[in-house]
Amino acid sequence: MQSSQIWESQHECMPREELEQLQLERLQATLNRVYKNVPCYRNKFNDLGIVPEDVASLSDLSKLPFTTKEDLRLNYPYGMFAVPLREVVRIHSSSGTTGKPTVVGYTKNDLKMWSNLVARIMTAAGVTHDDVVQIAFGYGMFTGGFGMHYGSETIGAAVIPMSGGNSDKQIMIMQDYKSTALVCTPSYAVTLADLIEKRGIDPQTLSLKVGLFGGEPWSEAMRVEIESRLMISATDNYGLSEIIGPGVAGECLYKNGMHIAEDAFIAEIIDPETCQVLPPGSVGELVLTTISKEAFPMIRYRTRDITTLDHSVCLCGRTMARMKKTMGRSDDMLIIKGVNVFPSQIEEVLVAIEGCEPHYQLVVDRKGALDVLEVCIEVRENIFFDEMKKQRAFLDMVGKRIDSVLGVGVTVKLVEPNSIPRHEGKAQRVIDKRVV
Ligand code: DLL
Repeated sequence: MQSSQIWESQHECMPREELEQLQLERLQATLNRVYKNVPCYRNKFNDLGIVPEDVASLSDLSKLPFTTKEDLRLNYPYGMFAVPLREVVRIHSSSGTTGKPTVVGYTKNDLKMWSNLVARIMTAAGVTHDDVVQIAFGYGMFTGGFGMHYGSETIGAAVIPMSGGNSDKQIMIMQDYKSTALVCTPSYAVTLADLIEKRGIDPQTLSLKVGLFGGEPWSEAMRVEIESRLMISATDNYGLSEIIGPGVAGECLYKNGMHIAEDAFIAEIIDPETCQVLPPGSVGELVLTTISKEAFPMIRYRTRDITTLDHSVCLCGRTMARMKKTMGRSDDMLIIKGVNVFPSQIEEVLVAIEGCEPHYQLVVDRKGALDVLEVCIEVRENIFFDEMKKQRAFLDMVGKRIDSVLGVGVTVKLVEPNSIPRHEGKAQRVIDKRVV
């Protein structure tokens, strides 16, 4: 391992027993600080008759109350900060779909720790100081741009802070500056791949080797598509502003789940309905507790992301638990005729069908008392302009395949090539017309 790479084996490969001891010590310190400094936590603990000293083992964590987005809204903007504002050196926010954004803060130590965690996931994904990293995440209040930027610098890579959008310029820079690593959302990687193809550029003439994609869910089929079209190795990484931003979890080159930085975060899986902690290996909602953050600690934050954890040691040697690609969010899950449907399940089907473009939108509506799901797909031009009969047979085949996976009938609709809006950041896959 080169010295510039951030491979902290003393933590990343720690035997579980030692890791749990470290987690407990850091948790106890965090609980003492939030109880003293954050009225919201103190009140919640007092309501349940709990004091930090009651947490004597990691299993006691389940006694503590959850923190939700609603708590953050009620304490907008700085009410959840555990340090005075003069110790905060950076502020980011996450834009919710409704109401005020969530404001998050970082001390100097937090920024150092964050850069280090991102550097770890970038190292795990194959980035070294020899790389030229093109960051096509938005810079600004979104944590994606700055988070990945500081992580790349920590490794010693050459960073191009391109930010999102301006796709023709992205490609020009990629060609001229010989970018070797691309960092953006997976949907934006597809948009760039489309444009590269449209401009008649042979991806083999580019210098790209690796892609780190995150910020939104994407399927295995989408990975295969991006890897072959851009001729790179693509890894997934996960994070959320409330916890730190990117750097919470990332895949190594075995691409078999995203290693969670368990020396900084404790992960639990709960049943989103009953809120009970589920046994290892269960599918449920990820709940995260930060144990080394100063400015904005989060205790049992409900992420709403549905996943499962694998605690077995990875072939790469890391002992940190791996979270599977998220299946969606508990609040994005569509219930169609009583069946739970995640957009990612539909994506898996579509991307595997020859002729389907990886651009789709799901439109949910209500006809009478019944929910209906329309899957709008873009297809290659030869199919779109094909004769009616062939088109109908194609739609029929797509509908049947989705039906067999979901167990619920959907309507499939062909839309004109390039008519589904392309996003520079996160894609909007679902339009729910039932919500007014
Ligand atoms: O998206 C942080 C981030 C930036 C992560 C860049 C990775 C790369 P938020 O804007 O607060 O933060 O959105 C967080 O996005 O709860 C998930 O629902 C979703 N999400 C993020 N990464 C992934 C991923 C950033 N790899 C929310 N797979 C999270 C699936 C993801 N969903």
